[in-house]
Amino acid sequence: MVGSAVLRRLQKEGFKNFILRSAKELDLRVQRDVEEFFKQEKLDYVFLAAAKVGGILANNTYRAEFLYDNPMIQNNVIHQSYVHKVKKLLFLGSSCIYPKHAPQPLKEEYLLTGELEPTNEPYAIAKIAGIKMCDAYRDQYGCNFISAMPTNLYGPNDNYDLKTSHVLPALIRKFHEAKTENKPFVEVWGTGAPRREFMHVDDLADACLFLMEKYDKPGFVNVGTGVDVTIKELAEMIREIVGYEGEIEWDTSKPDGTPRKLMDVSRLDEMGWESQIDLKERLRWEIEDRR
Ligand code: GFB
Repeated sequence: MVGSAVLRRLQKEGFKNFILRSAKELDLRVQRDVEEFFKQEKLDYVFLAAAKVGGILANNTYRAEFLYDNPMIQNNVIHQSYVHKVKKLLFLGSSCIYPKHAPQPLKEEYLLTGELEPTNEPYAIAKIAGIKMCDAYRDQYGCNFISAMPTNLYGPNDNYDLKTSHVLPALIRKFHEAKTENKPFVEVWGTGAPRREFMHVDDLADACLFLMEKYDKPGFVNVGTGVDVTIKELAEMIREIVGYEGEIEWDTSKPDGTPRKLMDVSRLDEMGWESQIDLKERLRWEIEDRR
């Protein structure tokens, strides 16, 4: 989802010289294959969006895979970018790197100030390691490697599998199916109380290009909209857009996860970038597009 959005954004800007590999063509977890790839191709700029990702249930179920695949991918790509003198690399993380009970909105300096949310601890640890690796390669080798931490994303090429997806595509699918099949209720996980900030992936892609052109510092930058909603509000918004008239039932046997994850976006704001895509407006557009 993120990689293809970055590609669309760069193409729109007129860039042409892309070196692309699908996950099938190049398994970034395999050190020798990544080494060979970097040896054969001359990469100048790397957008490191590749990762094993998923929603709350996938994170909690495939804990070993999240903690094996992600560090393997990022270690191989970051290290080979150093060896082959890549001019600049952008590493992408996630807002789950912050402590579960960090003050809100989340400022970049809250990293490593408290316990992580248990359901996504393996993923968060992998992403924190990626940030620290970029910083360590900058310190020791002088590499221009930067990191961006996006909030929860949605948009084209999202995963709609109900067991592994994030909440937003899951709810679009559930309400659609319930409407088509005339189901009396839709089951939504947790209590509905957690708050999340949702950003369209095209907004993130725009921020990635902005940071690639303008940001050259250690640490990382939050990327978000600065606005959050409760899961209940999100569910009601999607129900209304889809036009489903049945009930919502809360499955409290499923975890809520982090109570709130709202990014403080003032660092990016001060640099002159802000999110352009409104959640409700774009959801209406995306959902009507699927009809
Ligand atoms: O999007 P989501 O899976 O991820 O869940 P997180 C957000 C909230 O929506 C949780 C609730 O409180 C879920 O319990 N929810 C309600 C649902 N119904 C559903 C449903 O049908 N499917 C899903 N998936 N959730 C992930 C992390 O956390 O966010 C990752 O696990 C990553 O590490 C990613 O950081 C951005 O926001 O809780």
